[in-house]
Amino acid sequence: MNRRKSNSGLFVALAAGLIGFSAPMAVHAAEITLTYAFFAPARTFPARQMTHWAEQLAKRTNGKVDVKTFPGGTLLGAKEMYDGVAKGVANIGLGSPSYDPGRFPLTSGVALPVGFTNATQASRTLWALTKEFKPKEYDGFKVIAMFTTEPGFIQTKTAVRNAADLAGMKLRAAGTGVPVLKALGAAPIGMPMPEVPQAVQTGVINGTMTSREVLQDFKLAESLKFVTDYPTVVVAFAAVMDQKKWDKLPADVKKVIEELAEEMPGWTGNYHDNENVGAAMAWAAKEHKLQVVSLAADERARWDGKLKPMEAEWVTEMSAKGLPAAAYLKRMHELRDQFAKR
Ligand code: 3IO
Repeated sequence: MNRRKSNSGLFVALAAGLIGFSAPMAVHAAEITLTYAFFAPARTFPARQMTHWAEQLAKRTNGKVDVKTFPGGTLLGAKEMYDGVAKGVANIGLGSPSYDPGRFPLTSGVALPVGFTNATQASRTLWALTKEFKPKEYDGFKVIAMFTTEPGFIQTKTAVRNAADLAGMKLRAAGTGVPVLKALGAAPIGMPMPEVPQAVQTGVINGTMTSREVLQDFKLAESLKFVTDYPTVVVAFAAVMDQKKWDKLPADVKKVIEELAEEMPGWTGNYHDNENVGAAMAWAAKEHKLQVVSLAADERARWDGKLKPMEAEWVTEMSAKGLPAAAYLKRMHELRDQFAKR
């Protein structure tokens, strides 16, 4: 009895193995197809995050879910991303809450000058804060991935060595970076990243403040030859799915997506911090003679002083809107210190 049973078990295992071997996943039509939109080109790090997520979801559901990615703003642009997902233009959209601090007020806190030193630390902090505080600004959405850039640097056509060099300079940032540039004495303009190369070309701006891989990934080193070595503030990203679409997904698929949500801050931060930015800086130095400009210690201290009031101002402004801003900031400081230990 026992022997026959184990033999038939072996046969079933072998047959399953053969079928598995001779019928690759691709011949099975996926049961679920999801569209995923992003506003910037496929080579950029947020798009790499999207591709990695799509591949992992297909793999971990054994081909049950197929994700069709639309980078480069082909399905939704930066400013229409979240409304587009709510309307069902795309099932998933990766946008930047930092582009619209009025709509994402609590999330704008991670773009305060709190001294994050890299994207991995800031990304983990943002994700932990979002789970703990469940900001109302994401109501109607299921957040499936969050991460940030590294703290942004001022990247310019002419060298910025001090406040006088920066005074009145037309510089672009994400919405949350605008008050930082204002505090430092520049003339800031908020603008989505994909518009930056043309704005530099036409002289609308003399540079930008953001993570440094854009020098290569948007070819900005062709005209922006200087980076001031002063880390400022991060830019936040959130990929969301419409809540009603989420609710209809089967439990096993939801489980994999929630597992991936835990991994994406670390995965993306690691790629950005340890591959993307370093390679771009080396390329820009070699191909376009990029120069890194240091700030003198006393100048650095004066810049720090100009940014110092921003945290307290943010708490006052957000508390007036009824948001738990003081608690959010306090927890942000704790998580920042916790995730600083690598
Ligand atoms: C960004 C956005 C899209 C693609 C690559 C990027 N690298 C840094 C950003 C952040 C950003 O949008 C900004 O405004 O600084």
